[in-house]
This record gives sequence, structure tokens and C-alpha cells, in this order.
Amino acid sequence: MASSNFVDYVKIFARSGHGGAGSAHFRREKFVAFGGPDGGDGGKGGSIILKGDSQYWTLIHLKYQRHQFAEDGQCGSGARSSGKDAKDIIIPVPLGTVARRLVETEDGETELEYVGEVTENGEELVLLKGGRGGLGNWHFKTATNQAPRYAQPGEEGDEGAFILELKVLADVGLVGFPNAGKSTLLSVVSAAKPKIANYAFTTLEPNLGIVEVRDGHSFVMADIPGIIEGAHEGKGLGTRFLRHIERNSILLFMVPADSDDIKHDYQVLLGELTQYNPELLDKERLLAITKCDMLDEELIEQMKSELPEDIETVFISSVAGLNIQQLKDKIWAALQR
Ligand SMILES: Nc1nc2c(ncn2[C@@H]2O[C@H](COP(=O)(O)OP(=O)(O)OP(=O)(O)O)[C@@H](O)[C@H]2O)c(=O)[nH]1
Ligand SMILES: [Mg+2]
Repeated sequence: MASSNFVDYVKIFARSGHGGAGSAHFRREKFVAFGGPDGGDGGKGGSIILKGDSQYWTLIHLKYQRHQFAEDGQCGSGARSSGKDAKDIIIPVPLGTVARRLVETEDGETELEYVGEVTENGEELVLLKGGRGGLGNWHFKTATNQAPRYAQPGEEGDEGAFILELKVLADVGLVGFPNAGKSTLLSVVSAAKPKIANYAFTTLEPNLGIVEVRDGHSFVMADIPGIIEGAHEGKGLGTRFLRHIERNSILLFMVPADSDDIKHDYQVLLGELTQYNPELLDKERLLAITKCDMLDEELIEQMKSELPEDIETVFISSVAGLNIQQLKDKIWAALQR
């Protein structure tokens, strides 16, 4: 695959800071025979936190910063002075970032444990909490122990490996074989400028565009690489890109008008989606027959009797601008349901 700037999957190693130790200090002053305990508390260790930032669209900034280590809290000292808290490490991530932690199971396998996801600007997700600082010795002074030599140690930090993955947040995802005209549609309904060409797998990474409907309404469309029969077994580019449409509300299937068997093509696409994740079939679907400028009216009429029954169908041509507004309206209406 061509090298790509669209980094939607990174593994990072992170460590939060230890808490600083509490101090076991005793006050010493001139003319004061027995100074009391005055050891201050330790500072908090730095946490590792993801923070949603709508200025970011990829995870590429983490590709070369896989190690994220926070500092330890400072130790407490005399005169009840607390050690400084270490700074948290705040990692900006695009909206739609999902974090999972690599954990080892009892039988030595590694598993991914869901930590959470960041979907809003400014939203924070703590990956690893910094250790609490220990309490200084003056906290432990009691009636029977006026001079505790004990102070609490700082709490340990934590470390681990995490997989961060970006799931594109779009309203409608385009599903079709290579060359179906997906990118061309995106290019005519939005300002996006995806690469378009008359060969399979022109699109190697998802493209997003904002589609204006009317009355100032808009929705986000995601153009993803084409799917072929057997994609779930790794054929073509496989199905890894399907994760980008897992959270789309609507799937727009696209089959070109020169297909030999529209019903069959639609079933194959549906089958690949089912193999990947059957829940994808719970989503609302629309079917666009693309490139209708290549056919005359008569053929289109004939085709109408050969369509799959369970899906609303629109005949479009991105090149000729045929029924594009109608398609946008149908998508918008479906999004309102
Ligand atoms: N005649 C005609 N050709 C079209 C139309 N839409 C797309 N095409 C052509 O079909 C070819 C494939 O278009 P793309 O938009 O790149 O197709 P795609 O589905 O994005 O393909 P992949 O990225 O490879 O999956 C290009 O040569 C387009 O010019 C249309 O409405 N009419
Ligand atoms: Mg394309």
C-alpha cells in the first residue's frame, strides 16, 4: 500500500508517575527543646490523559511519540511543605479515538481491554492515574505517639501499552465495490477532493466530506476503500476499513448501472458486512445505482424490476448531476428518523 498520512491506529507505551513520599521531618528551632513532627505530604504523580481536540484528524502525531512517561511527584519536606505535584501528560487526540489496553491473561495470552473513547472536544479520558502522594508524619501524631517517625510512601504509578484507534464519526458511509463511483459522489456533494480514477482501489484511506443539504443543514459523508467478495478473508484491502463505518448512522450502498446483476452485487456487499460485524445490518441502508448517464431510459426502466426489494433505491449520476439532490434529501430524511 502507498504510504499514507492517515494514521488511524497506533500503539503507545505509557507510564504514570509515582506519588512523592511523605516526609518524616521534625521541627528544629532554637530554644525549642522538642520540635514536633512537621513532615509535609508528597506530591501527586503525573497522569496520562487523552483529550479530545477537534483540530486533530489523525493519530499521526503519536506515531513518533509512542512513549508517554509522566514524572513522579516530589517528596514532602519539613515545615509541612508539600512536594510539588507532577504535571499530567495531556495527549490531544481526534474525536472518535477509542483506547484499549493490552492486558495479559492468566494463561499468558494478551487481550485488549476497552478503556473508553473520546467523542467530544475537550473531553478527557484517563489512561493511567498518577500515584497519590504519601502523607507526612505530622498526620500521624496521636496522644500516645507525639513523635511519629513514620510517613507514608507515595503510591505507585502504573504502566501499560495501549492501542489507540480512530473511528471516523460520519453520518453516512459509502459501501461499494472498487470503481463504483464512491469518491466521485463525495467530490460532487462536498468540497472534498478525493482521488478518482478508472481502476480498482484508487481510494486507500477514508475521505470525509461535509454535505450541505438545504436550509443550512449538513451531514458528514465517509468514502472508504472499495470492498470485494472475500474481503472478510483478507481479499483486496480486506475489511479493516469497515471499522470506519461501524458508527455511521446510515450506509449508502453503491452499485454501478453497468453491473450484470445488481441484486447479486448488493447481496455480496451485504454478506461481507455481515461477516465483519452483523450489527452493521441494524443500520438504515439506501442503495444508489451509480453512473446512470451510461444507460438510456429504457434500460433503466427495465432495471427497476431487477432491484432488491428490501432497500430504497435511487438512480444517480454524479457526472451528469442526475438525482443528486434527491439522494441528499433521502439521506437527510433517513438521518432524521
Ligand atoms: N459515466 C460515469 N462515470 C462515473 C460516474 N461516477 C464515477 N465514474 C467513473 O468511475 C470511475 C471510478 O470512480 P471512483 O469515484 O474513483 O470510484 P470508487 O468507487 O471511489 O473506486 P475505489 O476508490 O477504487 O473504490 C472513474 O473513472 C469515474 O470517472 C458517473 O456518474 N458516470
Ligand atoms: Mg474511491
